[in-house]
Amino acid sequence: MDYSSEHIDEEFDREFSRIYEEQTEAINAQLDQDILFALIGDVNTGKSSTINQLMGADVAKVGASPGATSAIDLYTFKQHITFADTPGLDDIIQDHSKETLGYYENADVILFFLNAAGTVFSEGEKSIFEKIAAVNQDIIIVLNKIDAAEDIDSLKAYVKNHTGGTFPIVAISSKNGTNIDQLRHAILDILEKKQKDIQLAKELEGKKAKASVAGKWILGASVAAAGVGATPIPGADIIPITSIQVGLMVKLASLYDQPMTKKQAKKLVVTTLVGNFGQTMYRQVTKFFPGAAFIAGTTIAGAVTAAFGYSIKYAFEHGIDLSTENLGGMIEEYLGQWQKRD
Ligand SMILES: Nc1nc2c(ncn2[C@@H]2O[C@H](COP(=O)(O)OP(=O)(O)OP(=O)(O)O)[C@@H](O)[C@H]2O)c(=O)[nH]1
Ligand SMILES: [Mg+2]
Repeated sequence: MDYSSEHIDEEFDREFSRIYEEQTEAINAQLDQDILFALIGDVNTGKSSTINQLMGADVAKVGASPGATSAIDLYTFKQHITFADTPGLDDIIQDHSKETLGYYENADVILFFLNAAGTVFSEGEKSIFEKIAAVNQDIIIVLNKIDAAEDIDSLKAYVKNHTGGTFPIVAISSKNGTNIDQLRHAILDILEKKQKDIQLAKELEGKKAKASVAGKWILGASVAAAGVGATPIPGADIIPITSIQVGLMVKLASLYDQPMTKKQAKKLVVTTLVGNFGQTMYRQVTKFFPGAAFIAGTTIAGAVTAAFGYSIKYAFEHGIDLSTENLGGMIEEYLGQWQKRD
C-alpha cells in the first residue's frame, strides 16, 4: 500500500484542511493570552518552591522574605505568565485594598497553600478562603510538605469537609516533587476551560514538565478516540478520529516548539490511518516507549491514537525526523507491545 496522499479521496482532503485549520487557529488564538496565578498561603508554606517546581524554572526566590511594603509581589515569567504572590496571610488580612482583591478576582487560577506539617486550615486560613471563594471559584487547594506530615488522607478529608467538597485538593511535596504532575494537571484542567492551557504548556521549562503535559493530552485524545469507537480504517468514521489526532499533533508540535505544516500533518495522519506500517527496523528496540502507559481496556482506535501521540512525543523529545517511515515504524512497535500486553 502507498502512504502518499494521492490515493486519499478529495472529500478526505477537504475535511482534513478544515480540521487542520480549525485546530491551528484554536491554538494560535491562545498564544497572546495572559495568565494570572494568585498564590495564597501563610509564610513558609512553600509557595515559591511550588511554582518553581511547576514551571521547571526558578521563578521565585525560596526561603527569602521579600520584605516589600506591598502585600503583593508580582513575578512575571516569559512575558505571558504572572504570579501574584502574597508573602503571608497577615498581609492579606491587613490589606483590604481594592488592588489586592482585584488580583484574586482576576486570577485565572488561585493556588491556596496549606502546610500539611503545620496547623491545617486554621481559623485565619478559613476566613481568607471564604473571602476569596466569594469572588473567584477557580481555586486549587495545595496541601504542601506531605513529606514532613502523616495521615495525608485524613488531612485531605478534613480540608474537603471545610471547603464544601467542590475544590480540587492536591497533596504535594514541593521539596521532592511528589504529585507536582497532579497539580500541573489540575491547573491545566482549569486553564483548558479558559482556552489558556496550551499557552501555559508552551512556557513550561524542562523535559519532565513537558512530558507530563504531553502524557495528559495523549491520554485524553486516546480516550476520546476510543469513545468514537471506530476502527482506524478509511471510511465514514475516520473524520472524528482524524480530528482528534490532528488536534493532538498540532498541540504537541506547539508544546515542543516544532514546526508542523499542513502537508506534513496530512502525511502523518494518512500514514496512521492506512495502518500499513511495514517497517521492521524498530522491532529490535526493546523498551522503546519508556513511560508510555497502555490504556486499560481501550479499543484499537484508542490504542492507535495513543501510539500516534507517544510516537510524535518521542520523535520531538529525541530530535528524530518525523518522516512517515519513522512514525509508521514507531506506531507499529507500540501496537505490537500493546497487543502483547496482559
Ligand atoms: N519539608 C518540606 N519543606 C519544604 C517544602 N516546600 C518548601 N519547603 C521549605 O519551606 C521553606 C519555605 O519555602 P518557600 O517556597 O520559600 O515558601 P513560601 O511560601 O514562598 O514562603 P514566603 O514567600 O516567605 O511566604 C523553605 O525552607 C523550603 O525549603 C516541602 O514540600 N517539604
Ligand atoms: Mg515565597
